[in-house]
Amino acid sequence: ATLNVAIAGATGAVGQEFLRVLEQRNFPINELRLLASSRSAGKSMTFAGKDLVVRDLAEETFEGIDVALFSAGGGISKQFAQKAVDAGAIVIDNSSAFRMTPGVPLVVPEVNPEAMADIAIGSKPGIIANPNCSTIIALVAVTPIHRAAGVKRMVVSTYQAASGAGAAAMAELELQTREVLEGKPPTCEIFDRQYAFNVFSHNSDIGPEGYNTEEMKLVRETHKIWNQPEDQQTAITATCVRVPVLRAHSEAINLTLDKPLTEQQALAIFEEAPGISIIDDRDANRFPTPLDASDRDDVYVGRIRTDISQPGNTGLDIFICGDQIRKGAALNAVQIAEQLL
Ligand code: A2P
Ligand code: 11C
Repeated sequence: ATLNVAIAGATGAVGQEFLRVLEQRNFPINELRLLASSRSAGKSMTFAGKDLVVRDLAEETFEGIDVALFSAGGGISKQFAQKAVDAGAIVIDNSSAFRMTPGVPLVVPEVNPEAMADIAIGSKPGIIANPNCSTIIALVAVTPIHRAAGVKRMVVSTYQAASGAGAAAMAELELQTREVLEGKPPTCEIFDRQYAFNVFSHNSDIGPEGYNTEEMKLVRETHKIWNQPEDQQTAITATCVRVPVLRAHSEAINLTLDKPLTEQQALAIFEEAPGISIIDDRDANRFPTPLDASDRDDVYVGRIRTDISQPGNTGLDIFICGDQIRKGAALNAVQIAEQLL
């Protein structure tokens, strides 16, 4: 069977990647409907050698759509996702709008595909939430370790790319880099400060605990995806930082385990786990970099080592990189759709 698929936010960084991923993976498409703001309506985009015209999301009925991939921001999802569901579609939403809503599955296909058992193409429409990119990338790597040895505590430090803030942020990083090299003052529209040749705390709001929203997403989304009862939750803390990289996030992750695990055992677990490639060559000092992960599907794992500050192999350190636009967003959503097929 082929499906009618809509992309809301088709012109954005993630939206454009949806087109590439659907084409590369030969997703069985009958009709592909591209939706964006009225600013983009009438523009054309290419899919599988054909030109498709972008339509105004505000005027869309979603009639006949089986799967709607949303990536136009949380406000747009809140405004239009239910309309798509009412028209019979399954919405896979890349925004944070519904992630923590009880009853809405929050899914990483390698981790918890069972969470969407109550949704089916054609008969049981509904919303499925795509987790935050930093959460997806972390959990692809950490879940196999969690299953083998139980993660009691997780400390995450992120090095996040421009793409997480959208296509305009990527363009601004490139522009600023040129401007700084030419001795001109950098254009600061998206982040309100110099990004090129700089590093700064993630640009999301800081809550009363002193954590920014991105950090709290890592905490809360992980608890939901791992389906942990409140009294048995893994202790998680995070520091999220923006680095001048275009499209892949990196994360240094420190784990405290319930059961001891040697480096060799951890390596063997990563080798077996789905969605992971290992770059871990100590002699050559070769470990994952965001450039290794860019335009790739897998999460790259390296620096796999026992944490010497914890007793008896109960601590593990890793460094991981994953393409924010692909596995952190578009690819994960398309893999969710594939699971439903
Ligand atoms: P448009 O290009 O027409 O503004 P990014 O995450 O890269 O910033 O992309 C955001 C996506 O969300 C774009 O496709 C953008 O379309 C879309 N979008 C933004 N605002 C609206 C809106 N009011 N209605 C529909 N789509 C929107
Ligand atoms: C970033 N993860 O890299 C963020 C942006 O919850 O989907 C995406 C926010 C989200 O900046």
